[in-house]
Amino acid sequence: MEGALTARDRVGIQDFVLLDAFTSESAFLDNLRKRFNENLIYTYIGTLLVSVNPYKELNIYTKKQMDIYMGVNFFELPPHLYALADNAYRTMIMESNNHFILISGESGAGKTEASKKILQFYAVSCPKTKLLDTVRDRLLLSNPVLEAFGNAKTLKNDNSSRFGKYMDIQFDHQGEAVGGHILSYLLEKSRVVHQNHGERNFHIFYQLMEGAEDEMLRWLGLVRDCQKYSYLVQGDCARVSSINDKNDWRTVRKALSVIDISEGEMEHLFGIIASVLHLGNMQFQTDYRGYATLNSNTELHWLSKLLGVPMQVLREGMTHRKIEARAEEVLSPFTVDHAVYARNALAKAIYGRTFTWLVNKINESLANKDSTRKTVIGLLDIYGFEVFNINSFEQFCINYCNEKLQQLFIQLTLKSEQEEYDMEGIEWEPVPFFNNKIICDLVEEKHHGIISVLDEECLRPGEASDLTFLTKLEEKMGSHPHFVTHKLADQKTRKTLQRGDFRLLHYAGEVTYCVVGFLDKNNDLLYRNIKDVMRQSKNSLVKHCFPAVEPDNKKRPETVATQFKSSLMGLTEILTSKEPWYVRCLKPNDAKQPGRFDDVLVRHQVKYLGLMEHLRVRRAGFAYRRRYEVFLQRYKALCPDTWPHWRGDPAEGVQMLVTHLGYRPDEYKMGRTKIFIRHPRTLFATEDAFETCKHELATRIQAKYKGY
Ligand code: AOV
Ligand code: MG
Repeated sequence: MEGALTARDRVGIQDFVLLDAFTSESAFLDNLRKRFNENLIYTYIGTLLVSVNPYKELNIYTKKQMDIYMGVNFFELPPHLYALADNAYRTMIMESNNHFILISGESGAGKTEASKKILQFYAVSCPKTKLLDTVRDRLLLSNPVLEAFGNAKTLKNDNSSRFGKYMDIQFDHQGEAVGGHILSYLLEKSRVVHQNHGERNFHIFYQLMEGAEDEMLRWLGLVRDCQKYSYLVQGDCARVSSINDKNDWRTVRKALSVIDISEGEMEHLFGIIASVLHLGNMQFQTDYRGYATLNSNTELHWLSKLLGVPMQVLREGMTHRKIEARAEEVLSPFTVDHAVYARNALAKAIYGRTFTWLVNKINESLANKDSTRKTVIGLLDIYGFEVFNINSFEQFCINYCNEKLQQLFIQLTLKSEQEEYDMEGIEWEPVPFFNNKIICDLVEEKHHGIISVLDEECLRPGEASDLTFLTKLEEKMGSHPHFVTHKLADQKTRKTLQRGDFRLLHYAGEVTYCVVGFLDKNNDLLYRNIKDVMRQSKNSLVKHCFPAVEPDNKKRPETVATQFKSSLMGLTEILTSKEPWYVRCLKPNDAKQPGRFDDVLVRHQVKYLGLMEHLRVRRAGFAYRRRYEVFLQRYKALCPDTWPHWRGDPAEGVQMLVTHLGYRPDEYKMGRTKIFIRHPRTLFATEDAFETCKHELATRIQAKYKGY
């Protein structure tokens, strides 16, 4: 007995819901820390999984572990991602409905790793009766490709996702993974042309430099030295100890061919990556008239070859813009600043459009042509909340996205859970929680939100500037409790703010944004004649990226923030039509080190992720609920009064059934339309009884017909 107690003391409790003492934040933290010190990084709050990044390889993701977790009920084994993945999967099969797994947490907390592990679990463990290895490989290998092009080293994470990713894994009625589809969200394109100190450009550039054969580099006009490329040197950290670019290059090359990218397309693809580097090295000087001219023809030569555009056309495009004057188009020469701006805009556009092309190619290769009904499990892995010393438009978008997901979490758990008890007439002591809707509204509200103000300013070219944007924000948001600027702040806060800053009090903490670049980045302008130049390309991939008729060829394309806002609305719609599962990732320390559990840091995350509130709702509430009809339909065979048919009121039938099954009164409650079951284990026991009953029935039927 004593031994058992010691073990429990040592490893903590695997489900916060089950332990009576776990109502205080300190006790919550103690439990997490205890488990973390024993390499037990997963803990449940009911069916929600809390994960603490171990920052070291643990031997818990083997095929053997996957097998152990297949088909086993949630609480019979130590908490694991696989248990959650398996339960989502089995519920999907049982109920023929769609699910999603929302993985959240701040930058570096382990979201991407978790999403990869879940995908591996499905790809490796699900039944395979058909020859679907290609689907499996493609699902798995889509990851290294998208990471190469969409992830980068930041100060927070050596493999930071710089785009949002939602991936549907499609299953047929036998539970086989038969296809997939990826939606990507706002890639941080500005990284292509600028990296802060200690950060890198997207991995693919370094992989190419390190891994490509000499002959390929020669063909691309590159030398194997990152220091030679201005788009690669700004962060001053081309090499990262945790990253092996050479090996990753091999993986990506192989992955590209598995996802059906032909050799020809690959040539074009790397040609584009190389062109971006050449563009970065393109220098301008001022001619005698004060206009920009190119310093040398070297880059132009390679760009012309790789992008498939004549040199002269390209030269003109890089140094002039077309303007309309009296129904006539005239070429207006750039100043050096303009030329650099246009050059960077082109580099970002080429890269961004190529990324979209790649996502589409992956989707083509994952598409399942079979039209039979499929169910899906969606995996959401986005860029986590981040705060740097200087935060710009990118962080604004990323953190806004995290606000939206937090709002969704609140809607689906804390809010709707409590509303449902109300609606079903179940007695309930409300649990208060902070609703971040107020911050979402501050950012996105029509006509009044920050995005609207920003868009308004973007509509006044020449007159508006980042600073007029800030002034307008001050006018509109002045008294908002989550918004402050230098001018609006009290004396103490003012000292911490610069004049060009605004600060938002996000759900996860305050972030100070520097307005410089907001208008430009939101406009994301690419001069029309540069697009025209690209359209003349002989390179099929470039041509594809710059189609003759652009889908957004309206007078005024939507701004970046508005597009992002709409795409997040679309995402919310996709998610709310599915059954949710949650993984909340925590970051144990800021140094990316194993074995370090920083109490203050973890406590802060536990707080803002709403884990305590979630626990309170869970502990006081009911883990499972089923509509009476559904519950009865499934388990009616377990009671002679309800089998084979129950013709009366479904609630009465369910009451009859659970009384027969011996449910104790404190284990369940009867609502208006549903039965609420407090602990999952009660439902699992019923489910086990059902399986036994099914088995007995099958044996009896077999025996009966044996003689025939
Ligand atoms: P993120 O996706 O949450 O950050 P990652 O999943 O990329 O964070 O994790 C960051 C790093 O932590 C990984 O590169 C691993 O080194 C380590 N790590 C995370 N989870 C595990 C695990 N289960 N086992 C071992 N190491 C792990 V961001 O994309 O920046 O928001 O935007
Ligand atoms: Mg990530």
